[in-house]
Amino acid sequence: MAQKVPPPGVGAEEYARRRRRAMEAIGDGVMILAAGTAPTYSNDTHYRFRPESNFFFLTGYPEEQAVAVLRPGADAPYTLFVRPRNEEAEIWTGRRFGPEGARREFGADAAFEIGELADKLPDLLDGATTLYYQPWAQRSLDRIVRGTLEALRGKERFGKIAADTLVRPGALLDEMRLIKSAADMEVLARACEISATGHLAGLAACRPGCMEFEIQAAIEHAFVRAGASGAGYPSIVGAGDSGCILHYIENNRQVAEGDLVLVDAGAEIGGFTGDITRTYPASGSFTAPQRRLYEIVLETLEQGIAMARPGQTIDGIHEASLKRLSEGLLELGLLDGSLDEVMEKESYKRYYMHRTSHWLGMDVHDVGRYRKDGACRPLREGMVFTIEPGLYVQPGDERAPEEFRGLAVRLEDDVLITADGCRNLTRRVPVEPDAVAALVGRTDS
Ligand SMILES: [Mn+2]
Repeated sequence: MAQKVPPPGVGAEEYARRRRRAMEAIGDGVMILAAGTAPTYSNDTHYRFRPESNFFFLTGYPEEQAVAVLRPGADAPYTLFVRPRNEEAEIWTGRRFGPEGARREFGADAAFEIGELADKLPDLLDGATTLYYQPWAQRSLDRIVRGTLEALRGKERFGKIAADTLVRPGALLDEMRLIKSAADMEVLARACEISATGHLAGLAACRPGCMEFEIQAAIEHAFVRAGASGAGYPSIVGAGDSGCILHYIENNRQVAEGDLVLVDAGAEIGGFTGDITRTYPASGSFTAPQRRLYEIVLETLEQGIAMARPGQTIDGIHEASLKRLSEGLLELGLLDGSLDEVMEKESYKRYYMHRTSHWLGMDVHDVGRYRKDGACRPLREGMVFTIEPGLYVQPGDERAPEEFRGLAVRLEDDVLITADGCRNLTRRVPVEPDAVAALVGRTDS
């Protein structure tokens, strides 16, 4: 049988570099990370497996039921426990790397079958006073870890040492994941590129009378065709007032003439995901109220991108977005009173109820603290986040002028903070209303 190859990603050298950094932070502690197992969605049919992000960040190992142990200074500082090779099982469920592949392709200093974990773990944990481990995720692993710690503690008079402190691995890894390396950026930019390709396909597939899921299918087809593992999160394709539902994923209604179609979709590759939202005019042109709403959201997006640079904050961009959206809502007669009153009473929340940004990386809502020392932390080079203002006028909102009811617009780009500003990773999908409208239903490109 042909040899199994690692999935696309940052490459073995970068995984090794990440492990070296993690080892430095672990010091005389020990870290245990688990890939997890694929849950089933029907009887014995499994969801597509995707390893837990911290495990994947340090190993790149794509198979389920694997466990990594990092113990700086040990004879084998990086040990992988993986599913064994098994000729019969592999005929049914696919090729496996096995311990030999774990050493050969993934740089493990030592690798064993997962069944040996309970036997090997005492030596790997002995002497480490801090254990970096996330309990409660996998009960079978919790039992082994707890049993190991208890056994070590029981032998302390024989010189064994069990950890006193249990720390969440994210306490070390979140910051490493938040500030992207050059290799991270290359893969994340690729995820954003493929996400853009998907949206261009989605725009081409959009026409009055089509079903929302046809647009979803065109987008996800483009993702997979470009080598992505799929969508990084469930694609949102909401026509008409479905766009007012922030996480609408049923995608089962028909697109009507004159609808706006709100599409939020991103591709995942190498463990990183893009996150793009565009709002397509189904008939290839915006009505006047649609365009007015759209332009306010677009100005807010562009303002946020112009602000994104080192030293600025996520809160700063959010506050400025709230202001710009509120001004627009007042101009359109969707709100009344003064800007100060609107800001004070937060009455914009009727039309804009979410935050403007989130970190982006291996998780679509990526890890990393937003606040530090009681304040929103300043942006710095290597951070990647979304800017995604929107306006949603619920169809039953009788306080809103009728022409706006049921309209929803959200626009979202992904930006990387550079030394002196930011790089927009997703602008290959146009955002100017006429440029977007021109791509709707165009099958020649
Ligand atoms: Mn987002």
